[in-house]
Amino acid sequence: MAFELPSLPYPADSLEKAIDKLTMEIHHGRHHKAYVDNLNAALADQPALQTKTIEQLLREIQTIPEAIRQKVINNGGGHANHTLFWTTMSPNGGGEPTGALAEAINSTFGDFATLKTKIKEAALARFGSGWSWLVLSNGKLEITHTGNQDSPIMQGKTPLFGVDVWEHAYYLRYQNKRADYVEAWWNVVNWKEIGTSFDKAKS
Ligand code: MN3
Repeated sequence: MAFELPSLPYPADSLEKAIDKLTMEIHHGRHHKAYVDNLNAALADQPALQTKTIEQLLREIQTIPEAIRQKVINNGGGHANHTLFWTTMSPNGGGEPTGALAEAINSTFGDFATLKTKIKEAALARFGSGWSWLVLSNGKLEITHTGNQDSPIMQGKTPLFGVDVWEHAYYLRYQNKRADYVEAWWNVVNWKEIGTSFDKAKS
């Protein structure tokens, strides 16, 4: 099949500073797997689309046949969003951004603390399921939020990281306390990976 579930880049129990093992297992092994399976099913009769990357499919979403477009938005978005989510967390994460990304954060938002506040505000402003994002939009850092599995790539933006605020991402440990989950998420954020993708996107 065209798309495959990527392996978690660390053991499921290694992000306990923010997310419990069972949540990680269900989130990756069932939720993300379902997006991949459903995306492949939607593209089963579309050999030309199967050769594209997930980023291409989302960037060109308006060219996808209308009969399957919403399935690609939901499941292709789900696949892209979660693939990014796993790599932007690390058992050795936390701390503060460095290098060019840190400079851009300071010049755009004032300081790192303000970035964190704005990501939390976006997370809490999202009613129901969705994502709070740091993206590059026309080369500039921007904080935004999207509903369901809508990807910022569909809006021509480059997501640097997103905090998944679907209840499946946090409910077992945090129940309705989304703000506590977002606060804890900074303990596992992988600034090294995010800084590298920022440098690549800017070059
Ligand atoms: Mn999720």
